[in-house]
Amino acid sequence: MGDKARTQPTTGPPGSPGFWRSPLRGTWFTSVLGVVLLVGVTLLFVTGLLSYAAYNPNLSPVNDKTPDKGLLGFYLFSWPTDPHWLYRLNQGLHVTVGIALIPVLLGKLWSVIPKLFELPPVRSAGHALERLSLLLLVGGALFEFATGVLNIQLEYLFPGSFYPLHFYGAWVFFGAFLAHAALKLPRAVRTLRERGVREQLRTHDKPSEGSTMSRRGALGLVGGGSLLLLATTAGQNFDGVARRTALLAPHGGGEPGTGPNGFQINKSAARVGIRSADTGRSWRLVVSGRGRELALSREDLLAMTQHSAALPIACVEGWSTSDQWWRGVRLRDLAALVGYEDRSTVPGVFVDSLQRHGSFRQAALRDNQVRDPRSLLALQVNGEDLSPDHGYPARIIVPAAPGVLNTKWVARLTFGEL
Ligand SMILES: Nc1nc2c(c(=O)[nH]1)N[C@H]1C(S)=C(S)[C@@H](COP(=O)(O)O)O[C@H]1N2
Ligand SMILES: [Mo]
Repeated sequence: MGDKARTQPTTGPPGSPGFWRSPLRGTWFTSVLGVVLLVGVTLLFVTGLLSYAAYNPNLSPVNDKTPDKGLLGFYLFSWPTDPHWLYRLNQGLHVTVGIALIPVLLGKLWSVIPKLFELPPVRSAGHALERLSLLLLVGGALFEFATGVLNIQLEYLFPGSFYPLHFYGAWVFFGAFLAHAALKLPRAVRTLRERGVREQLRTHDKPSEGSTMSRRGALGLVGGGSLLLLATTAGQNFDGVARRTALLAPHGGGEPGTGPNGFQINKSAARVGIRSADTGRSWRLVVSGRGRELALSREDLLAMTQHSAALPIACVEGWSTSDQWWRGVRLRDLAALVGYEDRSTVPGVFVDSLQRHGSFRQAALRDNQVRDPRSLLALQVNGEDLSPDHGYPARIIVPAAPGVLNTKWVARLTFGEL
């Protein structure tokens, strides 16, 4: 169907040429949005796969309850601890770009909607295959964007199972997306060569017959929507005034408090049922390793050599803090207490929180994360004791790791091969 057919002022059922009249639904509009999505969705796919690797999903079965990704897990690798802002950047891009692409995705779907009602529905075997791939493409796109948004807005609507859902969905979606791009890109490039974006936007085209908006207006609506989302989301990756602009962010609208502990909190102590009786003088950290087990009080930990590290909290939800000054005991020093004196043999660690219910009360860290001199069991932050909400009496902090691995209210560290 060319542009002309759709400008006919006839109406009829959705299958007839006159029904979808807007001339904006032409190849040009579809091509512009398609090219933006090609770049944007590829970035989402790459940062998404990296984000999944960062989460140590194959340290089974703690971090991900369905760790065996089979062939799709082929790329999983030991997430590095350098640079220390790596996850912050990766996840900030993933979530911010994902949100800003929503209007582009919707505009693109709107521009090709007549295809849904094409008659006859199936013309040949090849056509049937093409339509099936479009089903995976559109279904996959809606599924990935919907699960992503629900996860950040409703704080893990699918706790635990979000990861495999979003992960498998990503492979289905991206597979269909690549096939689609390979088929359509040549035509889109040709269209944009013939009718360049700038030139099309410079022409003050009036809304043509049967349409309520000009081509320029339509692109403005999509672009403006994207910019608005970008402007009300991006701030969640920065402190102070910037965070107050993050109106759409789940933890948006500013910092939770002032002072050394006044930075973003994922879940408060009260929300996950941490009672002050459990974190008082009777609290002990149980550390176990090569057949040895110790119970340390907070005083015992404070008597050990204290180290500092400036590290951010960067949540999978896409918000992050700038570097905070954490102070406490090195994880590798704790490993040395239970039989791993030789630094090159320090293994991974399994971390248990004293939190009894809910997600993220356990995490597994890899040997490279435990060995890093900046990886701490933190007792203080920014020169003050940790607040209850930031994990008093002790929490994990690891460079470049997703926030979810920085377990708060730690009760037990089990060093060993994971
Ligand atoms: N025990 C426990 N530790 C936890 C969590 C939790 O819910 N329970 N949330 C994790 C997540 S998802 C993040 S992003 C960080 C947030 O740390 P903060 O609240 O100090 O900013 O803590 C992590 N540690
Ligand atoms: Mo998080």
